[in-house]
Amino acid sequence: MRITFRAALLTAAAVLGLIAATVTPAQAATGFDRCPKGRFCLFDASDGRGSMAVYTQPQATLGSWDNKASSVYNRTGYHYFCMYSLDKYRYADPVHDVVVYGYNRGDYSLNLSQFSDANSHMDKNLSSFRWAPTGRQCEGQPEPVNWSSDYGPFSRPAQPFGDLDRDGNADLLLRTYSGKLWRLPGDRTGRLVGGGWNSMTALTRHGDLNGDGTEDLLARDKAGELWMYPGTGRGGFGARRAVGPGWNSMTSISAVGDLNGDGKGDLLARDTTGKLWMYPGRGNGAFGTRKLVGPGWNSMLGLVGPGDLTGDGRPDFVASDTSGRLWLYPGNGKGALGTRKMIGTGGWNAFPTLIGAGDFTGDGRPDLIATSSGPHSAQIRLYSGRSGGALTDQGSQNRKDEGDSLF
Ligand SMILES: [Ca+2]
Ligand SMILES: [Ca+2]
Ligand SMILES: [Ca+2]
Ligand SMILES: [Ca+2]
Repeated sequence: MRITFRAALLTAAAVLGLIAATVTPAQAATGFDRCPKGRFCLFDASDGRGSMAVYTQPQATLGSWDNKASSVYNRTGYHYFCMYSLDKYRYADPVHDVVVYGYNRGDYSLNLSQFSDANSHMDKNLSSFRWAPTGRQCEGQPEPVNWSSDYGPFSRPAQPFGDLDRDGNADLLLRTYSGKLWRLPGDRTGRLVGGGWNSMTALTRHGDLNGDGTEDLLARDKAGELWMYPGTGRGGFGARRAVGPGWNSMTSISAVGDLNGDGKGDLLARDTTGKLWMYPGRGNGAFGTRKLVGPGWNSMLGLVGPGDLTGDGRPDFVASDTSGRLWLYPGNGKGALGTRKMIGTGGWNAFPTLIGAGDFTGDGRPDLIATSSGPHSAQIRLYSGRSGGALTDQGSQNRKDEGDSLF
């Protein structure tokens, strides 16, 4: 398992943040509430007492307030707040240097004496601070997640799906809080696809939809129009084409690969009444007349087309239910799903987002990514596909920030 030093800081600090958030009464002559709304304040005594310094911008140096603060109040509205015992946002160690996640929506006060152990302390040791909408930015990292699994990158032929730039390695797509879409090739970098993706309410991809052999992306906008973005095969997407309107009646849309055996990528979608529908791809980016797969799918939480998990050459479907079990639905190659098999006995409701993006582990079998929903420490967890559709937990590979979505 790879956890970066700064990621470890965030985890430790988030625990501290749990005990630290307080709300102070209004209108006192002394105390935290002297700090104006929208500002960040330092106090040279605990509980907001003593002298106060008020800031509107992050501070790389603190001048006369260097190593002086004993308590702070974050009223900026930004959830994440980073404190450093060195100037210029430099870390010294996990106790001195903390990232706090504000449970009170960017409005919380802290006594710095809470950040201490036998050897070190934050009280009167604060030398720089900043705030941000995500922990990643708070820590000074670039916007894309620092994504890599413990496997690869590999040198091998392009994967049949999940591999947007055809280099043989599975790619993730990350949409950040700001609506930027990044491709994460797995080498800890991110390649910007473009901005404005917060206008989309669903994204899904699994292989080729328009017959050019490269993976495409489907996205639904707020009006319910479904759009197909043809993959360039170099990691980006070409000019989109409209698939059709009316997709807001769907609570889940999953590109699944070729379910009916005609060589063209298909789609499974669940409507608000819990019916699952199969939309056969026409191979030109459009879909033919839908067929009912079955009712009762509203008891399912995460739905994903992970590829062929069973090894019979036909793509399968996977769903987690609200009680935490994970089910494998083997595709029959004719557009329907066979008898389901339980492949996870519990706990999957803590990982509501399932992503099938190809083979991450390099054994030629497709794997599954699952992300947890915790706002400040959501895990990106990898499950490797094994013989017969079983999964092996490869552990948390990284974390994602609040506001980030992976596809
Ligand atoms: Ca790739
Ligand atoms: Ca294509
Ligand atoms: Ca098909
Ligand atoms: Ca199969």
